[in-house]
Amino acid sequence: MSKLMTIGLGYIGLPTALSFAKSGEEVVGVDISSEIVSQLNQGIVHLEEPGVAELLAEVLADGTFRASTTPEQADVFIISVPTPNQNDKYHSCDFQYVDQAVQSILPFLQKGNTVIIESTIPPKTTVNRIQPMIESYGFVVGEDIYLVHCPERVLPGKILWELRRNNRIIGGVTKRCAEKGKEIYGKFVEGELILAGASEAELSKLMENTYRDINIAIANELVKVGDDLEIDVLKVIEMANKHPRVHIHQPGPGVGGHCLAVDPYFVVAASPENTELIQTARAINSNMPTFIVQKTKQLMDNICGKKITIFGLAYKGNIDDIRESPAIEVLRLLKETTNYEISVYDPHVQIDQLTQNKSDALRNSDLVLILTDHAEFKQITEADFSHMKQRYLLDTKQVYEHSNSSVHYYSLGDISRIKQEKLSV
Ligand code: SAJ
Repeated sequence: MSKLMTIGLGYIGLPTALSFAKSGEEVVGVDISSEIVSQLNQGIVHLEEPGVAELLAEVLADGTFRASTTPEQADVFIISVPTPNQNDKYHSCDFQYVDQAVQSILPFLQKGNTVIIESTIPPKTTVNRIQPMIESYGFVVGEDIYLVHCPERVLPGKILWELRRNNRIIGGVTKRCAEKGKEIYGKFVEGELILAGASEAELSKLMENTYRDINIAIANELVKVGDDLEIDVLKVIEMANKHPRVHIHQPGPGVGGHCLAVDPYFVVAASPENTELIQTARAINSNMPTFIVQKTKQLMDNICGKKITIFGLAYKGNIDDIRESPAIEVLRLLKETTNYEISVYDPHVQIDQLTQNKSDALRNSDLVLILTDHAEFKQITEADFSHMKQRYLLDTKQVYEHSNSSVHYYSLGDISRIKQEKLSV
C-alpha cells in the first residue's frame, strides 16, 4: 500500500481520490477551500455526480480517505486543478492553479516520489514548465522523481464508471516515469494503460476534445444550411450516421463545459498559424447562442409573444455544471437585447436567477426555450403547458418527445419554419 495525495477536489480530483481509496490506498485529498474539506470529512459532497456521495461514505468508513487543506509527505502526488483560458488573443492556458499546486507539494517531495499532472495542459507543459520547477528543488526527473502527465478523459455524469473502465494515456517524461504511472493507475483502472511521452499525452487529450468540438461545429453549421435551404437537417444527420463510417454529432445552442469549449484554444495558442480549422470550429460553436437568440426573436415576433421560459441552464443534460454554458450566454443576450419577460427553470442548478417551481416558470409564458437536455424535459406534461398563455416550444437539444403533444414544436431540424411562418403572417 502506498500513500497518495490528490491536489484539487473538484469534478475529477475527488472521484479520482475516492477511487484510489476504494482500491485500498491511503489517500489524502487536498483542496484550498476549507469549506469543501470540512464538508467532505463529514461525508457531504459539494458537487452532483452519480455514486460519489455513496463512495465517499464507504471510504470514510474504511478509513482510507480524508480531506485536508494542506499537503504533506506522500509517495504519489496527483494534481487535478483547473486550467482555464486566459483573456488573451488566443485564449491561452492560465497556469496559475497548476503552478500553485506544484509549488505547494515541492517542500514535501522525497526521492522516489511520483508526480502526476491530470489537469489538461498545453503541449510541452510537463517538460518545459513542470520539470524545471521540480528540478529547481535539486531533484533529477526520471531518476529521483517520476513525472507523468495522465490526462483524465471521463464524461461528467459517468465519471466513476469511466475512471475505472476507460483506457488511460500515461505520458512519462522518461520511459521509467511512464512505467511508474502505469503501476499506480493499474491499482484500479481496468482499461488499457497506454504508455507514451508526456507531450504526446498532452496533445492527444487536447485533440480528443478538439475532434468533438469540430464535429459539433459541422452539425451546427448544418443547422444554418438547413435554415437557409429549408431542409430538415436532423433527418439528414440521422440518415448520414447510418453510413458505417460517418458519425456527425448533434447540433445545439453551442458548446459548453470546461473541456470542449476550452481545450482547443490550447492547441491554437501553441501553434496559431497551423490551426485554421480548429479556430473556425470554435467560432461557429461560440456563435450558436447568437443564432438561437435571433431565431427565438423571430418566433416571438411571429406569435406576438411577451414571455419566454428557458428550460435548462447547465451546459449539458443531467448535471449541475454551468461552466461555459451556452444557455447562460443565450440568457444574457436575450436580457441585453430584448424586453421579454424571462423565467428560467433548471431542476439541477441552484443559483439565484432561477424559478424553483416549474409551474411558476411557465405561468403566462408564450414560449418554452429548451437549452439543456435534462431527462426531466423529455416529458413536459399537458398540465405543465396549461399554465402557458400560448403553447410554443423551441427545442435546441432534440430532447422533448412531442409526438402526442398539443404544443407548437420547433426543433433545429425544421427551424426554417420560423421564417416561413413570418412570411405568411
Ligand atoms: N454537445 C453538442 N452536441 C453533441 C455532443 C455534445 O452540442 O453531439 C455539447 C454539449 O451539450 C456540451 C458540450 O458539447 O455543451 C460538451 O459536452 P460533451 O458531452 O461532449 O463533453 P464534456 O465536456 O462533458 O466532456 C468531454 C469528454 N470528451 C470527449 O468525449 C472527447 C470527456 O471524455 C472528457 O474527459 C472531458 O471533455 C474533459 O474533461 O476533457
